Amino acid sequence: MTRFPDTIHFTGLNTPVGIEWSARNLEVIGEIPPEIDGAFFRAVPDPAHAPMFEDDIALSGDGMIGKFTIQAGKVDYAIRYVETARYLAERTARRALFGQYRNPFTDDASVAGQDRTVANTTPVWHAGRLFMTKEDGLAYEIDPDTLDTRGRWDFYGALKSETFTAHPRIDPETGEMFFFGYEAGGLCSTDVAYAIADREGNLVSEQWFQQPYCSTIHDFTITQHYAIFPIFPTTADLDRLKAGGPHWAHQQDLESWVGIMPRYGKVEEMRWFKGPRGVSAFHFMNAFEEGELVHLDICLSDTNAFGFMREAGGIQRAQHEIQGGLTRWTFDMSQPGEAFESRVIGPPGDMPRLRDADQGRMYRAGWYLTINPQGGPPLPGGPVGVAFNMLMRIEPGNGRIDALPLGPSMAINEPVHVPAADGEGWLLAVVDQRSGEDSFASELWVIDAGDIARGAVARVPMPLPMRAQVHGTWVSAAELAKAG
Ligand code: V55
Ligand code: FE
Repeated sequence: MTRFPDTIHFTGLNTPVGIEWSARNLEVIGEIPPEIDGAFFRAVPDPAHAPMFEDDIALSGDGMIGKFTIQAGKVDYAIRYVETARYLAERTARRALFGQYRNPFTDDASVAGQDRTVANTTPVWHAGRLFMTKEDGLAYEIDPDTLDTRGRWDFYGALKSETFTAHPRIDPETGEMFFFGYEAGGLCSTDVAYAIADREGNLVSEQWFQQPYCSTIHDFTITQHYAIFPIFPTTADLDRLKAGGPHWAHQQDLESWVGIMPRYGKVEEMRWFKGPRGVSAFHFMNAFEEGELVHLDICLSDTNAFGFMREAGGIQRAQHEIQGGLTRWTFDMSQPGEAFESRVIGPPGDMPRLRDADQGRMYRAGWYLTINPQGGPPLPGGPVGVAFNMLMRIEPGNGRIDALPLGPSMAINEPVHVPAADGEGWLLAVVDQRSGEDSFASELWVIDAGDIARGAVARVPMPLPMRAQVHGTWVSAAELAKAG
């Protein structure tokens, strides 16, 4: 294929951009609070070459890392490809060599056995290092200053897992990074590696356990004493892959599971709780303890949010028919058994954000994105093909919800949170607006995290199109100064 397919994965806000660029001192409308001092890194999948297959998906796009540098009210932007082994091989060949999403049996013979990850999901900052991550491979280290790719990161050769999650969790007090890799021992294996890196970035623990079936473990979370692994019934199958089929198929009739173990304990101490059938959650807001209770707040839906994972499982359901909500699962660790409590604490949505300091602790407020039922048809774009158009702030303790609905033909990407000396701090997010039949203009918005309904306090119009982002991360100037 020499041109991009005319599908949702390559049109709208998913239209490939493919331009590495940088600009300094962008126009700022309004005033950026001077306490916002650091970098907002963004993971943007953007396929450099037209795919081998017409039915390729947005999740396969080569990782680009974007960086807003914000200092003294001034804003710079830069974006570069992550130079993965895959990107470099295809750049040399000037065409796609890797086939279907997470199916190496569909690749060009010339790249057999090569690392397939596109490192396109989350920028991660830990112990003075910046990484780009995707759950199907190891992280790639990035120079936070130049955005040059330094190479695959295996903790000085210590990590045994073949994969590293796009959702590690960092304890705000200890500075440790808790993480995992699934399919750790190879394609479709049920091996899960659970690991800890200390605040200096050294791997101090790696233990493997078996999950009940080979599921996509996209996110996990920690509390002050526990590590929590969700197992939702979207499964992989090696024979299906060998036949050229999709990596994932959602199984509506299969049970979900939650594994909880002491975070410094042994994997043999894992307790398995049995959850509802057919449900799915990609992202967790937070988890925390209240005495012997463990609360887990997740963006739950009654089936998988990705159309291609539903279809592979024979589930015919339109995107707007999916039900769900921000849901609190509560586990009583003092009681035996597999049961737990469930209650909905907020509207449906995804891309939850938290203050870094609240990770694993009781929290006052969190933020996430949703589709405003009154907002008109959502813009096409993003991983599932439908862009969010409303920001929400929720106080789970009392149910208070604030919203920032966007105008028609607008979309909002996942924000990052920037702490402030007083108040709740700031949110930074890229907001897109349709500017023509298939063209879009984007702006960086600065939003008061404690008063989102007020809208942007400052906006930065972007001079070039911005493809839909997945996750982002904020790194303060003080942290950036620790870069090695
Ligand atoms: C997600 C994103 C991915 C992926 C699997 O947001 C799951 C969920 C951007 O890549 O490969
Ligand atoms: Fe994610």
